[in-house]
Amino acid sequence: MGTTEVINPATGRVLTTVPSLGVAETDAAIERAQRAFVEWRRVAPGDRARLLRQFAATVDEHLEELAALEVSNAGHTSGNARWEAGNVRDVLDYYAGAPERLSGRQIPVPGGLDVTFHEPLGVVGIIVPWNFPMPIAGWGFAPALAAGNTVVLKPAELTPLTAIRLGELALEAGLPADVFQVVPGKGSVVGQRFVTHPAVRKVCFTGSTDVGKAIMAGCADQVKRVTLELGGKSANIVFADADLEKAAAAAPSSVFDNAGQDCCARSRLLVEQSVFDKFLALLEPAVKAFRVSDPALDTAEMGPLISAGHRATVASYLDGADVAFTGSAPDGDGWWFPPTVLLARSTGDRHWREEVFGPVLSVLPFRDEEEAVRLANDTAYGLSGSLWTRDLGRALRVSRAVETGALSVNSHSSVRYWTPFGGMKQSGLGRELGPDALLSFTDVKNVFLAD
Ligand code: TAP
Repeated sequence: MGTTEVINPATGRVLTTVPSLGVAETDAAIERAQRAFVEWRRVAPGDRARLLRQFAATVDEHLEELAALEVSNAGHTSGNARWEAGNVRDVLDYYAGAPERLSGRQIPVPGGLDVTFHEPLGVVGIIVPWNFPMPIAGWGFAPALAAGNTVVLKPAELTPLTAIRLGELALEAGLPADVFQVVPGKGSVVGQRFVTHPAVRKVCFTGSTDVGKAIMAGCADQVKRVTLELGGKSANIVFADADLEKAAAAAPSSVFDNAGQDCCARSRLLVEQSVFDKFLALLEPAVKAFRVSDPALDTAEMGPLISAGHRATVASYLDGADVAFTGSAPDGDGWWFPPTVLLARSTGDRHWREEVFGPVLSVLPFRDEEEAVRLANDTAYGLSGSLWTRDLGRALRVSRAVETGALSVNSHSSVRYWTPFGGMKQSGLGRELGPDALLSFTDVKNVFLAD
């Protein structure tokens, strides 16, 4: 077993060191989870519900501590980090309602009784990226546990601290040992073992599209279930009839929140030609006012990028690009980058086509509704997006025509734990949250009893 240094991205300094597990330790964790599954699936639904509610209450008691860990480990603002810890609590509470409601069906057939059961799968492996370590972990483990599965969870090497703490809190809350285990280590070692170990019956992966494709190919070998939440290049479409002031005030946080390290970032802004100049004039002061600072300050709206390497990648998108305007960022230690708005010369521009995963917004005008939809769909991704209009008919037409898994009208909201979240096209496979996610952690069994 090796170790990994965990860095504070706002200072570049080492916070602590955590274990980095090898294949043998990963196998041991998976096999413990396999043994724990035998008992966990037999826990009465009401008792499983109570344990999940207790887990939620324990997360709530440690909310400030979890948030502070995320501020220091991931550079998230305090406000965001509190929301993220609260989201884990809420998602646990929501799925605590599930064990007692996970009903099958009785189907009329001749010659007997036919019933279906939603059976748990077994051990579920969850692989989490560094950009939203807490919520993405919770969106996997809460429904998986509620449906009667056991879980092994691999946090990103860069951001393991909150996951490790959540593993401890689960035990404190009374979850039986080995039902929920956190297995820190490299993706190429621990994550890869989730893909190849036959006892892991489903892999939930959130991260880059290339790694997601490799995981899907690897899972095919054992016909292993897989949920993929991958990249995005979401469009924010502003029509001339919209409340332009409101749309411009909301646009910065829709792309610069979490320093743009958000798969749902509305990183392509499409503005109807007739109001293009007016809209950019409204957007500029909003971008310049976006507060980038020490994420621990309550006033911070954006913190640093996750690493020096990632900052260099983000900066490369500005090479030769037309910069419309930028906000500001602190100097000195830490991986800072200012909110930046680029004018796309064409849809071939690299910053227009590729996911930057940083605080960079690309802007392009469009002529009419048809062109707006065509431009929004001109991407391999399809995760999220927004449109701004006062015309209800247009809102419905464009919502149906844009190829994304989640869309909001006159809002930038993407995630609500009651509703399904996930991508179309190369943004993913399957859905998290809401009732859909619960069923994806089960297999339907059909039983026929002859009369
Ligand atoms: P990745 O490099 O894909 O890493 C994501 C996770 O996968 C990490 O835990 C990583 O482990 C692990 N991993 C890496 N290689 C692996 C392999 N061969 N087998 C199994 N696991 C492996 O992405 P990232 O750089 O962390 O995150 C940024 C990307 O994720 C962006 O493209 C973003 O859009 C996407 N993302 C999507 C969503 C949703 S909801 N669709 C949410 C967040 C992020 P280590 O890092 O420890 O090596």
